[in-house]
Amino acid sequence: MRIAIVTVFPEMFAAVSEFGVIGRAVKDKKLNLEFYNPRNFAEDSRKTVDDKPFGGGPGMLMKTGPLVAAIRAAKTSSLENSRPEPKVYYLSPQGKAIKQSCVESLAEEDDLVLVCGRYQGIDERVIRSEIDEEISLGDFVLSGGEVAAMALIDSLGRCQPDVLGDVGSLNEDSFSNGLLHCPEYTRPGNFEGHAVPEILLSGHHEAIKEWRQEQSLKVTWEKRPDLLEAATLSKKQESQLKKIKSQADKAK
Ligand code: 9D3
Repeated sequence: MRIAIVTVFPEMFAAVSEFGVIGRAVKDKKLNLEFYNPRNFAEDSRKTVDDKPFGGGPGMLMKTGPLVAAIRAAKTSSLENSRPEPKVYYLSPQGKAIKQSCVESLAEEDDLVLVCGRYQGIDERVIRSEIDEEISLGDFVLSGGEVAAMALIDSLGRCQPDVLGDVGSLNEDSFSNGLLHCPEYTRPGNFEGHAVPEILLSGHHEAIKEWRQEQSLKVTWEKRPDLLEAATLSKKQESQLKKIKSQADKAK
């Protein structure tokens, strides 16, 4: 997968390209990041990349000329390499908040362009003419699109074949089945007076599997009841959930 990133701060992306499993994927060229910096497309000797909003008001916008030139260069690079024109996504607080299912469909693309805004954002006409879709991470405020783009790249990267190895192929992540994962424990067997649930030391694989499925329902019910509303549960899970709820009632 190629991801072209339009940003005035390409150095920030070391956070994904140099660390962990995604850093490994970048080094192995399973994930190819290309950078297009509007500053390199600036029209004046001061390399200006910001401009004042018409109508006045606080803050600046990204300067239109250098931004558009950078976006077009990112698209042209695909055409030059005889690839179809990529979709262009603008990371924006006004976009649609993405979910795991959106990331999974985006990960099917083999080429995309991510535009990172700085300052107060970009000219509306640039959105109309250059952007296919606006995407957000959710309803909280960042100071620019880069951190959001990195989160998206990280998430896209781990969807690529052979990036996660064992752990990924099991596909037991939260959200893969619409539920949260069960609690996990590692050594020591007794941590500051708190013992690991006995069943995990029993060696009964079937019983452990059953316990984990039940715990998964329990934590989802406790922490994210909204996910349970959306999930389709099996008969087995419905009865497990009933048991969990009645045990919680008794504990009250
Ligand atoms: C259009 C909103 N602006 C009103 C004055 C303020 C503004 C807030 C945040 C302008 C730019 C930004 C920078 N944010 C992002 O670029 C961003 C973002 C976010 O803030 N929250 C969640 N997801 C994203 S994706 C990009």
